[in-house]
Amino acid sequence: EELRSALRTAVEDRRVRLAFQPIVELTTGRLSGLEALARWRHEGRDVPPDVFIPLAERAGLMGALTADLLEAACTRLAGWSAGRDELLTVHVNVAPSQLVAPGFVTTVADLVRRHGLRRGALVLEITESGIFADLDAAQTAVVELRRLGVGVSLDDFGVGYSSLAQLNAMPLDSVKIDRSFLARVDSDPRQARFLHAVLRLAEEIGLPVVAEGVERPAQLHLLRALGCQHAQGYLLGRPVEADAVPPLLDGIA
Ligand code: G
Ligand code: G
Ligand code: MN
Ligand code: NA
Repeated sequence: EELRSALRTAVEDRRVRLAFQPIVELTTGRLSGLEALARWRHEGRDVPPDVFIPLAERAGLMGALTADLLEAACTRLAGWSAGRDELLTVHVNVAPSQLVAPGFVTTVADLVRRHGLRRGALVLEITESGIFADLDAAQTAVVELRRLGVGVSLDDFGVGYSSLAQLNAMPLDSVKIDRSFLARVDSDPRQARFLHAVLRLAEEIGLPVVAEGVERPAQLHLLRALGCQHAQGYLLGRPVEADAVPPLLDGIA
């Protein structure tokens, strides 16, 4: 169809861009990292990633798109990190198909080396569906990525296929709690208790948490009170283009 060939051209011309959303450390209120989010403008309008990512998948464009976005993200990360002592992380979303694609780990190893990335600076966000589609292959990839010093975070935690036993077997660096768990925590005590339980579970298995979708101060206060380490959301910062990131880093040593 028409949108598909437009996307193919956009990927070939490297016109799919990245926006970056702040990830904040809750104890200090400081920016600790950024999530890279793909953006595609077509005929004067933003096509949502929920539309063009599946389209890229169906069109066989995910490999090329992922390689391009990883390169762009690492170039920015290396530039923003230069001359800073404190670790800055950039999170990049990786589609399930790519995590286990042949050559993926080698591509990432090459990126880390060429950009001189520090251990833990690049974090790949994978979804539960990615893990459980091919558990053995996913586990192997995750182990190899972590050996390279690349972090692996489980995205959309809690809404997918979560099998706690399998989660426990996967060597992750963090989990991102899906924003649906935060949506009503400030108005519904049951939701707040549920969030508390999810945070306790993550703590029990030794996984740092990034809470997603923080939009209101009451949600932020609750997360702090419950000891959640990191958060992300419109209250803390909207996704911005790369050129708008440096001022956000000024608070970092
Ligand atoms: O950017 P937005 O908030 O609209 O993201 C919507 C969805 O698209 C999220 O689930 C996000 O993880 C996904 N997404 C955004 N950028 C990328 C990307 O570069 N690669 C993949 N695979 N998914 C992405
Ligand atoms: O699935 P993933 O976590 O990668 O999705 C990230 C998506 O969430 C992006 O599309 C981003 O724009 C969106 N997002 C980020 N912060 C908020 C927020 O506070 N509220 C809502 N509704 N969406 C958010
Ligand atoms: Mn994500
Ligand atoms: Na998420």
